[in-house]
Amino acid sequence: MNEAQLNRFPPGFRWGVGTSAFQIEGGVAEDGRGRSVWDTFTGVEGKIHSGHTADVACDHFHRYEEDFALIARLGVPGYRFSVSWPRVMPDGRTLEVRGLAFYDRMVDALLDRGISPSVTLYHWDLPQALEDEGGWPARDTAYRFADYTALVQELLGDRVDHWTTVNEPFCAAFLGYGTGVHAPGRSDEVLAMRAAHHLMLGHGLAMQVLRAGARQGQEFGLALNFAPALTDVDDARYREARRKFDGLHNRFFLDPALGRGYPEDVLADIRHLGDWTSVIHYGDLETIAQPMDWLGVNYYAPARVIPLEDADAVSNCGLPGLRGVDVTPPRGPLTSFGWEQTPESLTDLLVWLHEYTGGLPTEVLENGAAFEDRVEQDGRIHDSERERYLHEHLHAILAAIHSGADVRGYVVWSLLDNFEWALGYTQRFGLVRVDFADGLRRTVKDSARYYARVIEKNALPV
Ligand code: IFM
Repeated sequence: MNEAQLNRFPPGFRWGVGTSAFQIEGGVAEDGRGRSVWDTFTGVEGKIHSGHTADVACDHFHRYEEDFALIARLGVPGYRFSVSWPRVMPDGRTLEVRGLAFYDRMVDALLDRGISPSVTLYHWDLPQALEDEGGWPARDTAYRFADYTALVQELLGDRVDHWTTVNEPFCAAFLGYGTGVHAPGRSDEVLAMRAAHHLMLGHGLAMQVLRAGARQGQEFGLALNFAPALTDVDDARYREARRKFDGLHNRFFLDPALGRGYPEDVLADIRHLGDWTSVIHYGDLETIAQPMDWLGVNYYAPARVIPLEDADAVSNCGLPGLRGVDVTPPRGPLTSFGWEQTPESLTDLLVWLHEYTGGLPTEVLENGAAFEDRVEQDGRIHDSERERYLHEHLHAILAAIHSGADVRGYVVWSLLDNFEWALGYTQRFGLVRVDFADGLRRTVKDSARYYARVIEKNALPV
């Protein structure tokens, strides 16, 4: 193969840009939308950087046509977005027709422009009413999620082919109920584990619902955020630290989705948390084990881990029940978020997943970087760091494909600068700048033009 061929992506490779409802929509009081846990959390003093809220966010609710015109102009063929559960079911149970109609219009507007919609059903905005009844630590929430899935599929299923059940259950469970840095801000290791199981159960139930109502050509999967564990030393203690971190961060969510149940070694590591496993009912693991058409891989950065002298010492990893392992500071160059840029970890991850899953196709459903962009005198944003980040990670994907991994798509996080959860508007991940101080004006960044060129050629520039 010559260099140009080596830089080509497989025919039919799916290119896209992604967002999530809470991070961009705004319009929080429009058309009967209910409150989500994030609406509540952003109102709690000290939880969000500078007290930012997402009440307006990018005002995508009113500007989606303009945003889709941008996607079309860039020639990006796919758009991954999430549906807001409380917009569609304000109390988590009852349909609000006007809320669902918004997504109906959105899907039509995308298709009119030749953009293929990809729906994520859960990207963290649990209806507050369901949180008041116990939230994800309560089993019933998983069943309510299945009902909501059925409703969304009924309306959008005739036009949407690509569906993700849950985006990053790790974050919803461990950050929402464990460390408490995300909504609903509860901080209890046992609750976090219960929430994790019910999110996985919700995934399985939603997969069953989607499959039952599926038409030809539809594909369903789950999106997990992976943090590959790296160590400098390769002795038994360091290998053990890697195993522990990787077990709870990555395999804990992956294994049950693959039909292997929760990893025994992880259950043993966190045995001291007590009887949280009583939430795993007979038959749950079979429900979670629904065959997926692909695995969604969200990748940003690896974690550098070290073993602690005291194997029982509480860890700084933010993983419920993890003991005897710490994460050490990331190595530069860092993004503005403080994440390191290690594209080779993405290659290793995709190749490992190919082997570990027995060849299940993967799609990279989130990858991207936040940098402190500047608008230059010419009015443009020459975000060469983001361009380089994207280039290197796309290169990493090609390397994985050449090593045999069946990677079928790539979605940049994110289309727009948006509300980055606890960090508010301080982290700019967009290919398109949103000027939060100037009427939410959109400006296409250089990285977006770079991405457009890659998509046009289905290849990296040689
Ligand atoms: O913005 C988030 C997204 O909502 C989930 N994945 C990680 C992104 C960057 O932090």
